[in-house]
Amino acid sequence: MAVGPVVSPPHSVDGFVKEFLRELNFGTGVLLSRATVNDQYVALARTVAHYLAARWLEGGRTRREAGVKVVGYLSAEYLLGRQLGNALLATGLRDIVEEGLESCGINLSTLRAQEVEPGLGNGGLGRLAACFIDSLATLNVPCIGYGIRYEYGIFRQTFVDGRQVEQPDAWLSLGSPWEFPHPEAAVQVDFGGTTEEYVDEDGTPRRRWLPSWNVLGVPYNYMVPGYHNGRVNTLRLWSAQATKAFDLQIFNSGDYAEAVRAQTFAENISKVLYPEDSTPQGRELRLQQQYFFVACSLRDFIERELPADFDLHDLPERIIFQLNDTHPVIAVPELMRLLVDERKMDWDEAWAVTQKCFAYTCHTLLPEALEVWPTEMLAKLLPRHLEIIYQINDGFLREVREAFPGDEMRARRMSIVTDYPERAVRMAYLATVAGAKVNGVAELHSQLLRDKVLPDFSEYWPEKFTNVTNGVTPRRFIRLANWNFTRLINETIGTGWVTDLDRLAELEPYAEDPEFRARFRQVKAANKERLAKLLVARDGIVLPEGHLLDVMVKRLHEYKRQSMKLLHILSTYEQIISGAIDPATVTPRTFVFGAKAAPGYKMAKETIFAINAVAATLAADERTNHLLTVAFPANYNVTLAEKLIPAADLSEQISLAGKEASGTGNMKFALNGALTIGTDDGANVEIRELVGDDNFILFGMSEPEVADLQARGYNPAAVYESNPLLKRAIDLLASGHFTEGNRDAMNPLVMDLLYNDRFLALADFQSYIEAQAKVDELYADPDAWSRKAILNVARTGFFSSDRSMREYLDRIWHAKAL
Ligand code: F58
Repeated sequence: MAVGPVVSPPHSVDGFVKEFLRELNFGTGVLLSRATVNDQYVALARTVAHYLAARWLEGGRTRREAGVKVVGYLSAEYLLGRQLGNALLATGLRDIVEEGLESCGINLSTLRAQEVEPGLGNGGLGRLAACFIDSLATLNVPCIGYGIRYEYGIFRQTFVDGRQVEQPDAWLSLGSPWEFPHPEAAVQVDFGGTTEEYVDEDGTPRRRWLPSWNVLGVPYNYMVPGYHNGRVNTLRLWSAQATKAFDLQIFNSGDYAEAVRAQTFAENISKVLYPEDSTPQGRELRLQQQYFFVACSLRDFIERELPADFDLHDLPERIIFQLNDTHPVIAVPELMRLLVDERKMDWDEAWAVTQKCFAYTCHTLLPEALEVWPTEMLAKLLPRHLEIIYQINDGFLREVREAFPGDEMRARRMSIVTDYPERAVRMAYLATVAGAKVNGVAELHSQLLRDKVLPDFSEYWPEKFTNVTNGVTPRRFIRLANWNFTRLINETIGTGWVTDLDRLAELEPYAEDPEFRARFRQVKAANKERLAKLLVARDGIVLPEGHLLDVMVKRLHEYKRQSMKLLHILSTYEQIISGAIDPATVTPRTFVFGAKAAPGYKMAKETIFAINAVAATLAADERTNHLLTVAFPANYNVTLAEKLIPAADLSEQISLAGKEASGTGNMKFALNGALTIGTDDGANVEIRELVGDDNFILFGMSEPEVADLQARGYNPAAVYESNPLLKRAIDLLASGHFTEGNRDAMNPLVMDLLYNDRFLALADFQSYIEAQAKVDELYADPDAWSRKAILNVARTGFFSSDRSMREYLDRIWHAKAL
């Protein structure tokens, strides 16, 4: 029976106001006259959510009835950003809502500012997942995003004496109006115990798992609305709960702590997002998280999304699970266990099904970031899965030995299980063996993945490897984040670009139009003003007017080289105060950093300290503070990115070539009319190819040059000795100038640069500052600069996540729009 939408969107302001007040009174339980801003925000969010929910329920039903293939995106992270603005955009309700609220004496922006963003991710990987599910909904493709509902997301960063201090991110403390919990649909997840052999009713010998403890996974559903198309997909995040809330007998005996021990233990699984995994206890919890969410998700899909009598041999026709990095790869043996142990499917048949149900995306090239699980830990937590992994590996190595007789070294290299430095399972190998496809996230990265990380595999299965260059959603990162620019684009080429970003190419002729360029500059100026207002209110940071805005925002990591950016600032400053350059010739610049360091990452934290110390000293130096400003607002997140990126003139993408898998910030900046200064790394390569050499400021070694230098032996101290500018910059940093005379304070960073410099910042320094000089020169001609900036916008429509999704759909998922 077809059930129509329960609530249809309001066509009138009055209709909306009625719904809103009803929600405020009966949902939130307050009168408008007594409602706090949060009450109003929650009531508004709920009202908007209800309009979406009608489409959501309807869409879910038609999808299940149609029996179409679904994309199951398995990701440990989703960095969603605020929901309200996006929901208003998707439904087209913004104007009605604004007017309706006004008639109640409420300002929409005030309510929007009330929302705490769900920071359920560390950086680009989590944000990419959010862009992808947005695009799939907009393309009308059925997708369920599966992940973890962390009670505490990425920590809230504060600075105390310039050093990062992490605060818990209690994003749920005021409730989340966007989630729909379903405790009745909780799924049990087992852990621990042993395995045994037994003979089933048919006399077949089988193995089974006898787990020793379990937890419940409670699904929390979130709506993922498409843009103006009525499609609403689901993001299903799992929260861990104890199977037994507490032991009443122990409680009555007075041991309250013991009585709730099981509960605390279980709930720890979804307590916090992992920013790192350096401690052994932390690592075990992380494995628990990973298994927890994929076990819930697989069971959920098979038992709740498919008909009860579904023949699981046909599973690949109904689902493709995309493995977002190695974090969900334990889903592979879990699916095998479900099919073989629980559904009694023949091993070979189950393996054939499994190999069609997964595809794997790799997001890194750093060897230390490729997950490896000690077999000892697996044996303790997931003994049956370990057996299954061994069996998969045996079968796979048999194949390899057949294909390459006598090449035992190759079989050892390719083994999913390694013995060195400890016996462990290489999750990237498992994903590659199980996955129908393996992809990197930019051309260069996919090439290096094939050539350097998985060369034996790409030789064995060349057709398995492919590239899909990342993309970003134009809805959030242009349309929502940059309304000033959106208006200009709409007036010039219409609104079609929001769902067809290639149409930005129609802006190209306007790069030659002086009036359009002037308007483009007005947009930048307005965005800078908006940012300045925000930073004063948010951080007490004052942005000077009329400066080139030079922005570097991303996770703090040595390979990204925030310290090299700092050396450029130091060098410019040093040259001014030493009289080496005439201040009148310096382009006034404000450098903005936004970055969180993983709590246990020492050198990253030292870099934060150094940036803050330099920022403070420069702010106080009358000789230079009208020319050079460093701003480091704490707690960089999606919400701040939406204000920062549209204001930027210059985008810093300066990773060591070969280390940044793709980058997605680079795309957001280019699409918002910033020029990139960057290395030939990740998606920078493709950005430069598209915008043209004249419109991209390239510097630094190429990946082969890096490899070559490393092979020859790199000595940073020698570079320091031979480059006077560099030497003076580092000496100044080490001198105590930025730390009230305390020379020790900068020592860890200085020593590391001089004697380690793993990511060759000193080697690229000269090339970097020369490129920065070119930036100054270009910026001196506003017309020429804006021409280049406009061409960046017009030529980067390729980097829409809609395009990325189409590529995944065509080449990897073989799924279709409804
Ligand atoms: C990022 N990875 C890549 N990892 O660094 C970036 O080049 C790429 O554009 C992006 O993925 C999307 O493909 C990334 O963000 C993490 O955040 C790790 C997650 C696990 C814990 C350590 C950080």
